Amino acid sequence: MTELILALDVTERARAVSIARACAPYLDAIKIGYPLVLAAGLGLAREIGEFRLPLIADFKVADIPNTNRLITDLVFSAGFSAVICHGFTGRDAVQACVENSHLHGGLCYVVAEMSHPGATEFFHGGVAEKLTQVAIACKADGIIAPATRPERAKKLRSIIGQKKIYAPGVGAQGGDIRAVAGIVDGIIVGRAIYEADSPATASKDFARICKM
Ligand code: OMP
Repeated sequence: MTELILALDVTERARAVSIARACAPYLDAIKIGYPLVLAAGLGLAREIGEFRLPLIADFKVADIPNTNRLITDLVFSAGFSAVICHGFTGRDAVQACVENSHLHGGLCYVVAEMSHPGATEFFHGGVAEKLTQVAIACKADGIIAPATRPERAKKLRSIIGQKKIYAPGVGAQGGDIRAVAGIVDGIIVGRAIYEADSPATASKDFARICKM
């Protein structure tokens, strides 16, 4: 079974709540990032939290350890259950994110390799493998790996073992859910759900494939 995570990247509070409500029965988690939080405020996490799904804060935290601790304090105080951080900041900065997340009873995932075409400019030559090792060394709960490059997700699976891999890039970015669902623990889908005529039907369809 593969989890289905909705990337709720809309920028209107009412629309976000209505999409979350409609899709919630088919989802395993909701991911909220800068677009929605900058538009609607951090308080939205409590409102979306009413749908009783894990809430992932996608702030791709990438700062010095002290700032990372301040950010993750705010994330978990707002009601999120997990946070995504970058790994290129180095072991001490990632460790600050992971330790503080765990202190709050939350989870922390590290971006190992991104899904967009430009990502290959820097994520090559063993970089993602190293970032995955950083995630392991820091006791992170898992990594983010590209659904757009299933062979890379597979390679990173061989390093990360049983820890979680969540994969964005299905749908709008061209990734094929059937090619990646068997490799990763969860797929992250945004536009292919929230821009669909019926987000509920779209998430139901994705969920059906995830459960196959
Ligand atoms: P769609 O392309 O609309 O399905 O959205 C994908 C979501 O996953 C967005 O919220 C992105 O910010 C996020 N994402 C990526 O697309 N690629 C990555 O490499 C990492 C992320 C992420 O960390 O979630």
